[in-house]
Amino acid sequence: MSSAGTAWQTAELQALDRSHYLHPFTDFKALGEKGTRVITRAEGVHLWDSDGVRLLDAMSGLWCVNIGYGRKELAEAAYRQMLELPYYNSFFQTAHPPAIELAGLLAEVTPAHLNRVFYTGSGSEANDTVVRMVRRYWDLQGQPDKTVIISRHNAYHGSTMAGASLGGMAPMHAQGGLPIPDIEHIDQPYWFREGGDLSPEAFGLKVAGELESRIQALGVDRVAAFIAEPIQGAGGVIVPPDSYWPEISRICDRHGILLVADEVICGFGRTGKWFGSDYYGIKPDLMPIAKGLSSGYLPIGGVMVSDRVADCLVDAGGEFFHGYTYSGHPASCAVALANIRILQNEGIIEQVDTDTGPYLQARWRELGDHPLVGEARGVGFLGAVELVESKNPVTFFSESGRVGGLCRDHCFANGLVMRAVGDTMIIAPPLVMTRSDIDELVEKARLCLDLTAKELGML
Ligand code: PXG
Repeated sequence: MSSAGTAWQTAELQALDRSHYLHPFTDFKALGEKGTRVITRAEGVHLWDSDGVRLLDAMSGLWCVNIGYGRKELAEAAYRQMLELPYYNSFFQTAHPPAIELAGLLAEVTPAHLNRVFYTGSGSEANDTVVRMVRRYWDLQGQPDKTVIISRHNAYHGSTMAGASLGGMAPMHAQGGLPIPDIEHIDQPYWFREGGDLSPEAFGLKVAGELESRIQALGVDRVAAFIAEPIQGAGGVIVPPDSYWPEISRICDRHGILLVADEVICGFGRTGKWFGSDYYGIKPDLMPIAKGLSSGYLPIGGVMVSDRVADCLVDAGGEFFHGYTYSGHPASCAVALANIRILQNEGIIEQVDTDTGPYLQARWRELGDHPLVGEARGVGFLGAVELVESKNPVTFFSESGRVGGLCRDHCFANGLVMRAVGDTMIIAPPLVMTRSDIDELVEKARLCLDLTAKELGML
């Protein structure tokens, strides 16, 4: 099919899709009635659909296309690797050059105390690996009862049984009897919605303090680890108050429990630093990665393992009965290598840190003056606006998600991909957006906020 496509081809694809394709996180019935939007090609920061309509992609696909679309170096790296060695495993004391070379490069770009990687195929598998590895670590330490992992409500850590259990998404837990045993959840640092009368700093300390109370309630001899995204992504780009991470780090250190920073979204430049852990000065014991690792060009994830944990696993000896067919897939590793070299050689992360990130944040915050917007926030190339019924005092819409959905539909109709999480509109653009792309993004976002407000009779 040609990249431009035709209306006829779109209808044909939609019919096939309706008959045979069950999409992730989708109301199958509603989508079948509406018809899926078929994306056929992309270049830079833009997508085209099967009717030839151009969209500015403010979500980097699904928070992953950090270097933007259309980079031939990645396609060529995959092509060369597939001709040379398309597949081999790393189970039985074997390996191949791209996986080995990538392990070395990851040790270089991640925080200094993280020097080993366990490869997976995705972020969810990375978090399953976290559960297995955390429990193996404490077992080897002679504390097999330390099995509980504490996470947070409204966290997202993936969709496998362990990933969804670590996550704090109530609707996911409700479908299938989750969480699995020994996963606990505390409150999230979501000041705008849950902070009440407290200042952000006081609220940050309060919710971090819940970690300590929970450790004490369960007994430190039971608690293995705490897991969190440096900035919650899928939960609605929830930027914690500055007081939060230092207090969490202090509590983990004080009780000797492992700290897991899920960098699946925050990693590889999203915050303007290589990792969210660099941005907040967090020293994680384990660090799940995926998405921006290959800029989404091929599936790959992993867990970066600190010297504290790795030395224990290595020194103890004995087999770790865990791994995936595609752990360290050669083509994915070759693509990740090419991706990281582009991030390094083109100074993309520094540019987000010092130029385009501050510019995006300044322009994004201008939306805070819009009558529909209760708060505009963000860090680096992450942003959110909270849609509210009234601003002073803040009141929220009664049926969460309805107004967010209206706004999202206006965005699509006006050539902008922005995601709605309930009534929070969020962005995570490709890190290569220029100042003029950012201007286009903010202008389109404002137009769509206006259209939404008009539809609600607020303008
Ligand atoms: N951890 C975090 C922090 C994530 O955001 C995963 C783990 C799981 O990764 P995989 O590769 O297994 O999907 C994620 C994934 C959304 C959305 O709606 C977000 C994700 C995935 C799908 C949808 O924002 N994040």
